[in-house]
Amino acid sequence: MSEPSIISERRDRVLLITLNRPGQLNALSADTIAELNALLVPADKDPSLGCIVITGSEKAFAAGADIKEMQDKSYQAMARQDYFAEWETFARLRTPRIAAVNGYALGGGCELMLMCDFAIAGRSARFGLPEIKLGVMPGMGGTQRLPRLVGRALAMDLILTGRTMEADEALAAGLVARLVEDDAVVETALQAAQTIAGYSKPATLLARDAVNRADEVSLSEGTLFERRVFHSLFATSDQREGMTAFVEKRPPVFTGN
Ligand code: CO8
Repeated sequence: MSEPSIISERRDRVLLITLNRPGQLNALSADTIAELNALLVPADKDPSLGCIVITGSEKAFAAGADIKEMQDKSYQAMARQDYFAEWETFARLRTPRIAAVNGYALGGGCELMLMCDFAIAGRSARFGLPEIKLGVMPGMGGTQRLPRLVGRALAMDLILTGRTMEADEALAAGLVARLVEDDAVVETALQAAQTIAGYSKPATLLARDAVNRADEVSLSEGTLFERRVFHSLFATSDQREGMTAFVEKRPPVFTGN
């Protein structure tokens, strides 16, 4: 039997997923996304799961989609299989996700990072969408998500030149949320994940729904959506608990109800 493409470890209310194809710099294969979705689609419904951290190795978060798997495919096969459409299922998961990035996050690896809610990266991480150098282009959401995050000019620069971006530039551009020392990346991401998982799950789910809504609708529609979901949180006992705990000067105990 072949090695699994991912390894998962539950730590209290957080799920740590490590991409596990070190010999291929964690290149993302059809098996990788099948294994991720088989694990995460049911986990997404688990009320006790508060946050997911996805990481790779010291050398590579992921160096792209698996070029060797794609190299001989015909147009017909790609179109018939709707190759990699399963990543949309991953992107639509509702549980908050943090990418913990060391080394290369290139092509599909960078696009996987863009499907997470935010990234914490090491100072020697490297980012880019180099698909153009292979005679193709980004195909896992890079042309759509990258300009929304870093602006059109920088996205065009990265996509059309295929250049690699260093960590400092990625932080300044807003591609990653935090830079830390390489050996602190996973621990920092796990701490952030535990923080998120300690809050009311309805609140974290709806907060990310509201932020993501901004990509789809006008400002007035977006703020209306935000207000309506904000109102809906007053149907939760966690809202009562959070506000009562503040007034009583004690830490809140959220139950996800
Ligand atoms: N796919 C398959 N194998 C890979 C990949 C990859 N993306 N990246 C690295 N590997 C393999 C290498 O082939 C090598 O294997 P082997 O030892 O068997 O030859 C092993 O990993 C180690 O790699 P290198 O020897 O190249 O390591 P270096 O340290 O010299 O270089 C780099 C590291 C710079 C990261 C280099 O490996 C590289 O340039 N990799 C490819 C980066 C790239 O072009 N990524 C984009 C891929 S295309 C893509 O992501 C498309 C996404 C959209 C698809 C959606 C379809 C609908």
